[in-house]
Amino acid sequence: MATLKGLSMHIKSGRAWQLRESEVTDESVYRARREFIKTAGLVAAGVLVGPRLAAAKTLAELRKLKPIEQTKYNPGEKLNTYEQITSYNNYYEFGFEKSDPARLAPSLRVSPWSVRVSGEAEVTGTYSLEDLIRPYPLEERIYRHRCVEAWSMVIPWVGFPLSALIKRFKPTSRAKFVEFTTLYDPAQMPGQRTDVLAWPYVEGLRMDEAMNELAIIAVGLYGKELPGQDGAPIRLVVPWKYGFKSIKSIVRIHFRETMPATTWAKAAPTEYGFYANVNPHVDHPRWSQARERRIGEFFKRPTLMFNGYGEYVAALYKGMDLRKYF
Ligand SMILES: Nc1nc2c(c(=O)[nH]1)N[C@H]1C(S)=C(S)[C@@H](COP(=O)(O)O)O[C@H]1N2
Ligand SMILES: [Mo]
Repeated sequence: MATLKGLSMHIKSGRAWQLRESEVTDESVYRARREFIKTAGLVAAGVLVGPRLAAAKTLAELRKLKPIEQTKYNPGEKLNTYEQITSYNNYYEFGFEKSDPARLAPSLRVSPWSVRVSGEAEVTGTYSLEDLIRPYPLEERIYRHRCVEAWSMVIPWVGFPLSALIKRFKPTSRAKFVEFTTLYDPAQMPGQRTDVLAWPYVEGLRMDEAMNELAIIAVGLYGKELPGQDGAPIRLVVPWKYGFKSIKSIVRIHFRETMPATTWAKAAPTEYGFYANVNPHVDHPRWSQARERRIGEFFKRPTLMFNGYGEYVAALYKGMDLRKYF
C-alpha cells in the first residue's frame, strides 16, 4: 500500500526510538496470528466453508449519506485519507493484522441488521437499524483517534450523539453503566473461531461518560456509509479514550447497575482498564504512552491528555486517581 509504505519502512529499519509491532501486541495474539493466517487462507481458497470474500469498497462505491450537518467538532489537523483509515485498523473478529479487516470485513452482511435494547430502562426492545437511527439528524464530527498501540489518525465520522439515542430509552435511576456488544457470528467472523478474545466483543461506558456530548454513534465516514472494516453498520466513537473502547458492529445496548466486564479488561486486566482514557502520563506496562505516530507521518508527536479533549471531559474524572482507574 503506497500510503503506508513509509510506516512499514520505519518498522523494518527497527531503530531504537521506534515502536515495534511485536512490542505492542499481546503474546497470545502474536501466536494466534500464524494460526489465523492459515485458517483465513483455507477459507479464501475455498477449502473451509466461510463467507464469500468481497473486495474492500472504494469511497465512490459506498452509499452517500445525507443531509449531513457540519459541526464545530474539528481539531483542525490534517485528515487521514480514506485509504489510510480503511486499510490500517483493528477488528479482531476479522484477524489480527492491521490489513486483515480491509481484506475480510467487507463481506459481513449488514442488512438486515437489528439492535436489542435491554436492561435498566423504561423503553426496551429490538429495533431494525433503520428504526433505531431514523430520528437523528446526521452530523459530521472530525475526531482524533488514538489507538492504545500508540498510533493515531484524524477521522471525519458521520453520526449522531449517543446521548440522544440513550434519552429515548429512558434509563432508570439504577442505570449506572451502558454496555455494548458486537455481533457474534463465527461463520462470518473468522477471528471468532479462535480464542484470542472472549467473544462477543463487549465494551461499556459509565452513564455520565455515555451522555457526554463527544460520545457518538457513527454510521459513516467521509460522508458515506461505514465500510465493513470500520464497524458497519453502526458503531461507537469515544474520542478521548483509547480506540478499543469504540466498539464496532453493535447488536446490543444494555443498561446496567454494575460495571460491565469489558473484553480487553478481561483479557489483560493489568494492561487495559475499564476507563482507558488517553493519558500520556500513565504508560502501558510494556510501552510508553507519551507519544504516538500519526499514520502517514514520519516523526512521532506527543500524546495529549484525554487525546486533547480535556475541556469537554476532564470534569467527569474529578477526584479520581487516573493511575488507579486507568
Ligand atoms: N468489535 C470490535 N470493535 C473494535 C475492535 C475489535 O477488535 N472488535 N478493535 C478496536 C480497536 S483496538 C481500535 S484501535 C479501533 C480501530 O478501528 P477504527 O479505526 O475503525 O476505529 O476499533 C476498535 N473497535
Ligand atoms: Mo486500538
